Formats: sequence, structure tokens, C-alpha cells
Amino acid sequence: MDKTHVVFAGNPGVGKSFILNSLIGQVTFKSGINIGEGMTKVLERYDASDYVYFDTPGLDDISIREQAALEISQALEGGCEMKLIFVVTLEAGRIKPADLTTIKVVLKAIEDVGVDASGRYSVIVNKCNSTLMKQFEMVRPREKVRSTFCMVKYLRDIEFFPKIGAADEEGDYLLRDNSGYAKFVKEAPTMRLPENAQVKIDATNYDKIYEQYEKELESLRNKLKELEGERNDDKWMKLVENVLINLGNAAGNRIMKELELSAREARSLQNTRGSETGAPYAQQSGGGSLLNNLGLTDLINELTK
Ligand SMILES: Nc1nc2c(ncn2[C@@H]2O[C@H](COP(=O)(O)OP(=O)(O)OP(=O)(O)O)[C@@H](O)[C@H]2O)c(=O)[nH]1
Ligand SMILES: [Mg+2]
Repeated sequence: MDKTHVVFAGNPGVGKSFILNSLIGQVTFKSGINIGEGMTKVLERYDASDYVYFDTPGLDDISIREQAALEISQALEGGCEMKLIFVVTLEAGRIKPADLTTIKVVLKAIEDVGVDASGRYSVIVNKCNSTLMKQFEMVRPREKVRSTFCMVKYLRDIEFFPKIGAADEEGDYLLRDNSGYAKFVKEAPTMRLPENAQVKIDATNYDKIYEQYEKELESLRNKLKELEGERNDDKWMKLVENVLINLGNAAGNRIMKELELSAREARSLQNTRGSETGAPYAQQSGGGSLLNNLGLTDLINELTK
């Protein structure tokens, strides 16, 4: 059987090459700090015994953006199982608009070839400091981060990894104990693009999308802050869902959860709890573009078939 492809994507300097080298167990991809621009500039591929690994350049580097879009497009081959893993880092504990933008732009290209990426892509939050790692042992901080990515597309698989001591000073360094990364990759969901899919990442709107996410992130943060007084975890989760529904996002989140039930159960849910499932949101927002962005229109059609 053909090996599954494991494609790493994400912005410059987040640690894609470092994690890949650690997974492979030898320095295969050039890693290190290249001030002002990305280290990895072209698509690189390594055929290992377990997977075929792909290292790609980041889109946030303006000087190579167009080229990077092309290189990532080439990594997204059709006709085989593929695990698409985005690597991100936080800034003062916050998700960066650049990371949401990159994910959005890449997933849009995948959707353009007819594949729904909801719940089928994954995210590694890399280089977390020890304070953050401690926080991410708790449900709420983890859930806040996961939910935020759901603004782009429903995300199920996310994991947090610590900053490894001196890795950034040494360049071409790798982590001997790669079991954390390996487990994550093994459990990551796969997707399959059509055999002759011509994926075409279009990064021309990158800056516009970036600005939108910058605003949305701010708004989401403020709303989540208002919920901090809630003591009951279950209640808190419901409130977060509501916040996201109001932002037009977690309607997809909720529907995806429901889609995990059988189609029949989902249908009956739609009938009995119609006002909560997101379909009415479509009406409220005038069938708005957000729903299309989220791939919700298809999901709603699926549920209401
Ligand atoms: N301290 C620390 N440094 C890390 C870690 N992961 C990566 N680095 C360092 O961060 C720098 C950038 O990592 P890379 O793996 O080259 O990042 P990249 O995502 O491949 O970046 P580009 O190729 O520029 O897109 C390197 O010096 C790495 O050694 C980590 O967990 N801890
Ligand atoms: Mg790299």
C-alpha cells in the first residue's frame, strides 16, 4: 500500500523542519534562524520507512509568498492518504492572525478541489514555554485555543509542545525523544484529494484575510474574557459555543459534532433542536459568506437532506 503523506505547513521559524528532523531521526531538512525570511524556501520531500514527509515554506514571508504558495500546492498531491499538519506558535499566549490566515488560504485551496477539510487537518502549537505548558494541562485554556482555530474550520486534533532548551541556538538540532510528535502524527486524521487534483493556493488576498482575522481574534478574546467568571466547566463550554455561534463560527463546530452521530440521529436532532443547530444562523446572517467560508452550507445541506 502507498505510504501516507505527512505534510507540514506553517509560518517561518515555527519549527516545522525541526519537528520533521526529529520525527525522521536525522537532520534531513535545513532548520535554523534566517532573520527576516524563511529558512525553507522550496518544497522538500523525504521518503521514510513509515511516511513520506513534506517540508514546506511559510506564506507569511512576503518576499517568497507567491513561490511558497506554489510549493505548498505541490505538496498537496491527490490520490493518496495525506495528513496535513499546521505548526504554529503563540505570541504572549495568543494565536497569531498570520497562522489563521495561512490555514485559511491552504484549506480554501483544498476545498476548491472538492474536499471538506473540517476536522481533517491538525495543528501543533510549538515552542510553548513552561507556564503555558502548565496551563494547557487544563481544559479551558486548551479549549480556548482549539475553538479559536474553529473560526477557520472545525478543528479536532490539536496538541501543545514545549520549547526545547537550546534548539534555537544550535540550528540543525533535533530532539532524540520524538515520541510526543510521533504519537501526534500517528493519530492525526487523514484526507484524500482526488487523483488528478490540481491544488492551487491563492495567496493574493493574504493581507486582507489577515486584517479580518486580526479583528475577529480581538473580538473573540474580549467575549471570552466576559465568561471568565463562570465556574461550571460544562456551562462555560456552552457559553463559549454560543460566543462562537454568534461570531458565525462554531455553528460549524456544533454541526460537526452532530455529524459525528449517524445521519439519522443528526436529522432528528435537526428537527427537534432546529433553533440551535446553525441552520437558523444561515437565515439570520442572510446566508452570509461566513457560512460558505466555514463550509457550513454543505454541512447544513447534509443534515437537512
Ligand atoms: N528552543 C527551541 N527552538 C526550536 C524549537 N523548535 C524549533 N526551534 C528552533 O527554531 C528555529 C526555527 O526552526 P525551523 O524548524 O527551522 O522552523 P521552520 O518552521 O522550518 O521555519 P522556515 O523553514 O523558516 O519556514 C531553529 O533554530 C530551531 O532549532 C523548540 O521546540 N525549542
Ligand atoms: Mg523550515
